[in-house]
Amino acid sequence: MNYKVLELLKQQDGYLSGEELGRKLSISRSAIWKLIGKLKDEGYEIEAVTNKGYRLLNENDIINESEIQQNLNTKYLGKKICCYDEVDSTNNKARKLGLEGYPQGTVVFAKRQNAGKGRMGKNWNSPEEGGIWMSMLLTPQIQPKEAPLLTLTAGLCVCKAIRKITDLDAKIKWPNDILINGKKVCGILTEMNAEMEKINFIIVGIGINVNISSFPQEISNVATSLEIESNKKWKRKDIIKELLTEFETYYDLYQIENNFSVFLNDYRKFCITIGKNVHVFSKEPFDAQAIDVTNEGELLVKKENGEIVIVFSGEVSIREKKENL
Ligand code: BT5
Repeated sequence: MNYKVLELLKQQDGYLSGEELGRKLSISRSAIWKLIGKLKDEGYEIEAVTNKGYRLLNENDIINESEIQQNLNTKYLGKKICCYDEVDSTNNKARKLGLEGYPQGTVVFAKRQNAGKGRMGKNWNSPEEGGIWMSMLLTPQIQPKEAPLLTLTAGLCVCKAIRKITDLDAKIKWPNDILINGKKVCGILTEMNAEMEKINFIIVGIGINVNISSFPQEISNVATSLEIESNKKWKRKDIIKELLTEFETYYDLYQIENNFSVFLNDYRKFCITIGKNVHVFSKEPFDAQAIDVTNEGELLVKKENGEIVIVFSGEVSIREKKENL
């Protein structure tokens, strides 16, 4: 109900009296007053003037169900949104919801994570409110071995959303780091709940550093944010809506048309790894040149002895003259 009050305040040019609001929503003026209090607690700035009523002054940078769903033109992605102040990890929360039977397209957001996860047990720094820490719950009709393509898709969609909203030169480092000026602005962690050949659900977790002005020392040389790169704060909901819309489009192409080629052509356009000299961290690490991304989303590399090798997943660093990305 508080979001209905919000909608009416957004539509109003100027003040809206408690009486008018109460009449439109068929509730008392004191109930309106309480709902206004809830909105203020969420961070909305609402002015109250005697004999005039309420006026929305500033929407700030708030993520909630109402803000995300307003003008969101997806069919199922984001139709169910769960927002939390603090969780250990949005992926863990989404997994619990998946086990409880929440539908495909449910998206979990948290203001802060106190145990954000990277890949292979690594940590994802996300104690601050300025980031997008989110997880999408999906039940795709694909083989478990095709799941990495969804991670790559999420990377491409983040890259495109950042480019569209901020105009910053975001690029993909295979498989799914998003970099701006060589530093990481986004990481993706996909987790699967599957039995043998059947996927029960997949959680695609996405962390984007948006309105964050500094990082702890241990990651300050590798991490960046949209704010640092542009000297500007952004409305996170704009990026989220763009990302959800893009992702649903590609996802449907797979589900309905089994078509990965549109995605791969787009992915290659933004992937900085292709053509670069790389170091592959496998059991027996080696140097090679990245040639292409295969139709299955793996990295094709050429070793120094000319041998062509497929890299399935894991750590690949780009060897530049000055730095290792
Ligand atoms: C990733 O792992 O990049 C996956 C990150 C996924 C985070 C999202 S947030 C929402 C959802 N819930 C979760 O719990 N996780 C997902 P990886 O490629 O392993 O990179 C981890 C490395 O990135 C760390 O070892 C640090 O070096 C670096 N790092 C940590 N926090 C960072 C940050 N905020 N920005 C940039 N780099 C960071």
